[in-house]
Amino acid sequence: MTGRLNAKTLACLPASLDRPAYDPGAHGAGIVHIGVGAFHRAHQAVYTDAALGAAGGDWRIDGIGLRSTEIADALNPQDGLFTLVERGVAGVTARVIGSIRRVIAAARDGEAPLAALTAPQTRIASLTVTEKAYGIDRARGAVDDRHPAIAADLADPRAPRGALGLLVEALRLRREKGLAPFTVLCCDNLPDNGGLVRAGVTDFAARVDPGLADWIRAHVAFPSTMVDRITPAPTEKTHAEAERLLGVSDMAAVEAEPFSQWVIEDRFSAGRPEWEKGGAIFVADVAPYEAMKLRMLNGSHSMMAYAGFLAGREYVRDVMADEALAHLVRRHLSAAAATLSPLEGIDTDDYALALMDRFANPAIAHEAYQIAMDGTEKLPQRILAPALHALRNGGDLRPFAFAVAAWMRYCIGRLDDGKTYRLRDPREAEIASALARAGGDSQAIAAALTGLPGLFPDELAASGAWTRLVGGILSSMLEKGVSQAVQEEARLSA
Ligand code: CS2
Repeated sequence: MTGRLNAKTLACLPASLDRPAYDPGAHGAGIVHIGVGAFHRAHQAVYTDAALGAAGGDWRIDGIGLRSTEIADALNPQDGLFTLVERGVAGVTARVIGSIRRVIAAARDGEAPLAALTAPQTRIASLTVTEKAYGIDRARGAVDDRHPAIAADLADPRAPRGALGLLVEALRLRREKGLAPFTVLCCDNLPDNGGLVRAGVTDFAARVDPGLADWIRAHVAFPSTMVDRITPAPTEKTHAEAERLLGVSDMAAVEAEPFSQWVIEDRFSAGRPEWEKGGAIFVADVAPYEAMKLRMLNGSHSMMAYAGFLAGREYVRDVMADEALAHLVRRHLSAAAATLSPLEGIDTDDYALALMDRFANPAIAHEAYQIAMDGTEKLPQRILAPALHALRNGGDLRPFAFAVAAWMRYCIGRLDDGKTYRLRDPREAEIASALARAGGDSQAIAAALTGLPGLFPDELAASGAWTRLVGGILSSMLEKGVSQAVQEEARLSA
C-alpha cells in the first residue's frame, strides 16, 4: 500500500498495529491545546487517546501552532492522525493516535485560535509552549513587560499573538458571552506551573480590565501538573520508521521512550477526560512530584547536556556510555535527591536508578544540544533552586556548581577544538555582551554571568563558597579543556 496516513487508510493498516479503540470522527473536541510539538503528541495526546478509547466523550483536541505552520500542514491532511513510535531496550512498537482533531496555524489564520478557545464546547485550554513563551516574572507574580509577546499583546489585547494574551482575550470573550470559563492546564516543565500561569493570566487581565481579573480569580481553575516523557525531536528516521511499520507515510510521527508519567491536580471546573485510563495519576498536591522531576531528571539532563556537548558527546546515551560523565550524572542525582522533602511511596534511590536506565536507553537518540537550549529559562528551577537549598542546609554544593560552570563554559559558544555553535537562548545577546565585558578571565566570566539580572538567587550569588566553587571549576574547564576537567571532577568525587 502507498499513500498517506488518514481516516481512510487507517482501516487498511497492518492488523498488528495498535490504533484508536474508537472512531475518532465520532467524537467532538473539548480541549484546545496551544503548542502541538512532539512532546504534546507523545504525552497528553496519548493519554487523551486512551481516555477516549476507554470512556468516550467529546474530548478530542484542537491544536494551535503559535508560530509554526508545519505541524498543521503535516497533521491536517492526515485527519489529525499520527504514529507514536516507542523505542525501548526491548524493541520498537508503534501506535496510531486519534485524539487530535485538527491543528490551527495562528500565523496563517489569525481569527481561528480565538474562535476555538471561545467555542462553547471548549472546556480545557492546555499549553506546551516551552518555558520562554510565558513571559511571567515568578518573583513578582506578574507579566514581564519586556517579553516580546507580552509587550505586543498588552499594546493590542484584542488581537493577541502570544499564549497568555490569547488566554486572557478568550476568557474575556467567554465572560462577555456568558459562557463558563475553561480550565487552564499548563504542561511545561515549570515549578508550580498552574500557580505561575494563574499569576501571569490574572496580572495580564488586570491591566486590560480589572473586573476580568476578579472574574478569573473567582472562576478559573489552574491545576498544576508534572509531565514526563523523554521525546527527542523527530527526524527523517522517525518518518522512515513510521512508514516501514505502517506501509503509508506519516509526516507527523513522533518517537519517545516507553516510560511516561503524568501527575495532575484534580481541579477542573468544567470536567476532564478520564486520563487515569491512560495511567495519569491525580493527586491533591503536585509540588513534591514536580520538584523531584525538575531537580533530578531535568537538573541532571541540563548538567549532562552542557558537560556532554562540550566533551564531544552528541546524544544523552553517549554521555551515559562515558564512565566519567555517567559518574557525574549519578552524583548529580544524589545531590538533587538530598534537597527534596520525602514523598510517601517514592524512593528517590529507585527513581535515580530508573533515570540512569532511561538516559542510557540505546534506542533513543536525544541530542545534548537540544536539551542545552534556553539555559537561562531552565537553570533556576533545575539547578539554582536545589543549589540554594544545599547552601542553606549544609548540603553538597559542588555538583550544582559543576553544572553551572559547564553552562557558563557553554555560553562561550566555542568548543575546545575551536568549533563554534549557536547558543539558542532568549538572553543570548545579553550573555554575549556580558562575556565581551568580562574578557578571557574565568573569574570575570563567572561574575559576569552570575550578574545577569534576575537569574541567580541573591543569596547564592553572594555566597563565597558558591562563587569559589563555580570559578574554580570554570577555570579548570578553560585551562585544561572540558574532557580533562570532567575526568578530574569524576576522580575527585569517586
Ligand atoms: C529536557 C526535557 O529538553 C530538555 O530540557 O530536559 O525536555 C526532558 O526530556 C523532559 O522533561 C522529560 O520528561
